Amino acid sequence: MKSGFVSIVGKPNVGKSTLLNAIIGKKISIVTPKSQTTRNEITGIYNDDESQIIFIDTPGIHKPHNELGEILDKKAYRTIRDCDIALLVIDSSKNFNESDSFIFDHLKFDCELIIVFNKIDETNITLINSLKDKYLHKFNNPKFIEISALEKFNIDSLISLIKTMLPEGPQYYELNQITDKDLRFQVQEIIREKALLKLKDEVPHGVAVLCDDINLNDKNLNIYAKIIVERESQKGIVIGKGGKMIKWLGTASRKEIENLIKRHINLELNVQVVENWRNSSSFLVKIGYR
Ligand SMILES: Nc1nc2c(ncn2[C@@H]2O[C@H](COP(=O)(O)OP(=O)(O)OP(=O)(O)O)[C@@H](O)[C@H]2O)c(=O)[nH]1
Ligand SMILES: [Mg+2]
Repeated sequence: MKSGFVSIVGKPNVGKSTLLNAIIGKKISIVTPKSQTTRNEITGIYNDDESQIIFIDTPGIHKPHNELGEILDKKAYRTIRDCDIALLVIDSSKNFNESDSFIFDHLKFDCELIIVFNKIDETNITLINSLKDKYLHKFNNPKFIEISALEKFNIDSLISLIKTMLPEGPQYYELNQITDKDLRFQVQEIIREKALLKLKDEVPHGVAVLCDDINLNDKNLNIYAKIIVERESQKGIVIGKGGKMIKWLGTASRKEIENLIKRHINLELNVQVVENWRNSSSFLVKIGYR
């Protein structure tokens, strides 16, 4: 069989996680309109009769402004070193700009490279051609493909292209396993997604979620989690007037977790301040980002 590891890299917000979910056909990685949604390497395992392809979604590469940002970039760079194929995802609805130059200067691919022009539902042929011209001259013999991860357009062609490039190899994972992440991680991510979607300005970027406990008591599945913020003033925003915001976050998260595991749960959410946690090495280890 054909098998191997394919990393999904690119700038924040270009649609990497949407692509992973479209390939696997399930929501494995959270998606929001905000940049720097993904903070971990997230594995999604694709199986068919002739292949097993292990995709690794990564945090968007950007100019880091804090310790968390540096760690996120390193994770993306690491996956490029360890894979058979890298998918460099580009938002084809946007002109080439300064942040693309940053990617150009920092990315070196030793593996095979496919440049994936995403969001073609939102662009035009002139823009795509000018982007292709830039990337053709920068990287050594890359393959190009145009897709819409959102509309699931051309995903099959992308899989076929990957298969032609992968070596013969073993089956690395059980056929029924679609991700490497456990329920605790998924709970944390679902809650963080709701916070990213609902909170405004800088607050969401300073949010982390820690799931303290998942236990079965009197046939009830109880989940206890904390939303971590960086400052006391943000605590009030997350709780909201009369507790309205945290109630919304709790209900929306609970419904999605219930849908994921197909059973009723009790979810208890609290808010805790950890000053400037994005620059705290020990907290970054505790939260699993390091
Ligand atoms: N129009 C359009 N929007 C898309 C497409 N793919 C993704 N998006 C949207 O782009 C936004 C970002 O998507 P994500 O999948 O979270 O992007 P990402 O690259 O994983 O972002 P980070 O995790 O922050 O690095 C979301 O609002 C998606 O719905 C696409 O093919 N077309
Ligand atoms: Mg992402």
